[in-house]
Amino acid sequence: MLRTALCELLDIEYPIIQGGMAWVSTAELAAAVSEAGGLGVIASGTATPEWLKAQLQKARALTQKPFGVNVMLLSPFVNELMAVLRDEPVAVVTTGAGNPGKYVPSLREVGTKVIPVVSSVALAKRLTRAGVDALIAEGMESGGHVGELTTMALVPQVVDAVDIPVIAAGGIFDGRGLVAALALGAVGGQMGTRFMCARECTIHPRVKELVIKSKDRATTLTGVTTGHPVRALRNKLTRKFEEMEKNNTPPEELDKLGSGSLRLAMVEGDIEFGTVMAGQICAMVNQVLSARDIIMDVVESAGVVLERLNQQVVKTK
Ligand code: TUI
Repeated sequence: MLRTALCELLDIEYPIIQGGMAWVSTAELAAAVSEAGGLGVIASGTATPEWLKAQLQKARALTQKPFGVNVMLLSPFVNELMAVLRDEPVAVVTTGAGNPGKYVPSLREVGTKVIPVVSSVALAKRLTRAGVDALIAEGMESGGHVGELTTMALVPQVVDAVDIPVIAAGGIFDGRGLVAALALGAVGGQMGTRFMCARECTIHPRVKELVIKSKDRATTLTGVTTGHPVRALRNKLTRKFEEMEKNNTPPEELDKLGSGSLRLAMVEGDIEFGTVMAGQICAMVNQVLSARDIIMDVVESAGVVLERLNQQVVKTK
């Protein structure tokens, strides 16, 4: 048993949310995570509204449990995606890479819980005023598009700044990370990178292999000069980015280099010229497990950590 306020809020068994990762978080993965007692999330990324509709149908065929959809706010289809989510409401919408404020009332009207991902205190406060249900505070340990603060620094600052539940993201792998998140004041944790190597995750097997082989310093940040920093596993593409950024290549040209590269990695399996977004915790991912085994490992190890902490406190009294 590991229940928090997040379990009540979302009607789930364990306080674990699966990260909404474009081209990674498909209906198969989301349904498996929800079936296992966490909150599965389908990521719409830059995909079309038709793709999202098909994914919703697939997920509903695979699970009766609540699941969520992540909307990446830089998507060219953001308005159409939001329209789909008003017509076919889901339990939860998480958002990334922007301010979802103007979409909050219409999503809440159809009974959807809105949980934006934030990387700063300022946006956390603004969105709390906009009436969101909870926030995911994501540290720069995470994969993909990230902010500047680490999970350790960001989470307690967001927790103190708002009066709604906060979920921590960035660097969570097992019960140690989840209990650390709770210690910082969060009501749960979101995990992305670990779920990349879930058995039910449909990404190319070469990407899973690369994550499993990765070590502590395997990731790097690209796009710092364009204002869109992205964490990904080092490869030929990130080295090309580094070289171009050193040579002061204009941001538009750098964005061009990145466009389409995430799909190339995750779907086509091009791990040299694609963008293999992954978080710093990648080194701890050493095997492919079912979503259920991942969640049970996190929950059971959290129990062990809580027991150990309790013992330590008693001994030093
Ligand atoms: O969104 C993510 N991670 C992502 S999105 C993505 S696709 C993409 N690829 C290249 C460039 C840009 C996007 C890959 N990974 N995580 C959640 C997250 N959101 N992290 C940081 C933010 C964020 C940043 C700025 C949220 C809001 C924001 O606000 C700007 C504003 O309008 O105030």
